[in-house]
Amino acid sequence: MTAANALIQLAGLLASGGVRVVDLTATLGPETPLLKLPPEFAKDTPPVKIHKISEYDENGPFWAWNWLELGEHSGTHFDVPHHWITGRENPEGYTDTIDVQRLIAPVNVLDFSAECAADPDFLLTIDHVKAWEAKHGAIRAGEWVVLRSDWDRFNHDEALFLNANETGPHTPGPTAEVVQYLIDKGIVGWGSQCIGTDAGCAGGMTPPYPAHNLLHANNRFGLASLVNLDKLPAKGAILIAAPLKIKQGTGSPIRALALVAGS
Ligand code: 23J
Ligand code: MN
Repeated sequence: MTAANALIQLAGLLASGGVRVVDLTATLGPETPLLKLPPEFAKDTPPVKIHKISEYDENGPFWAWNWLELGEHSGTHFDVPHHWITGRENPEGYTDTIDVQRLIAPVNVLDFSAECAADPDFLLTIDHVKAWEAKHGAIRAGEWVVLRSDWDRFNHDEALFLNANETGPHTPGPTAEVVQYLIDKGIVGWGSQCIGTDAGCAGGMTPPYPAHNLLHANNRFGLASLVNLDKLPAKGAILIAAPLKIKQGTGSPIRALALVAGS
């Protein structure tokens, strides 16, 4: 099949529902949970604000529009390499310079939701990924990898979502070793259903925040606060994730979408 024919066929399948679009995005608004860094890093991202300009009123009789006040790393969002010091020298590492050809790619959905429910500090290891690959097939270069923790069930409540106590945040994520293992496979990026790409305890890992450190050192991307991964197959879906083209931006909220074969 030629590429032109493939696109025509895809368009037909989208129109008929033979291919379905799954929304992997949480609603972005004042209630959106935001990262709370340890107190030594005093500056956090501020709450999302949606300011009304007009809504068919004296400020605009026929139109409604808002202006937004929000951090780049708010809600369902994209991390580009310049977000981390290890990616700072990468000219393709900003939201306006990344290679968009890489953003639409097959997604491997690693379902460890049962393990995460049993242990909020669950860490994904190389052995977990090898066992997953033995069952579902190899993770290949150019593909996305996302950890299905089903943490989106807490997205409505910041305290539940961050799950922090006096010993810090308790949310699942990857080990440094598994991040490097996936980078070596050539993945385009790594996604999480938690507040960030790293585990809650990742500040104490070596290196600190290994998903951020290693992914962005190697020109790979991060996705955070994804929802609805339980609606995706382990393999076979295509993930579409693209940040706003912010000038020299470090990330942005996204509308993350997946294409899946209809049933
Ligand atoms: C800044 C510092 C630490 C972290 C993060 C941001 C994120 O998770 C993020 O949203 O990129 S862990
Ligand atoms: Mn981020």
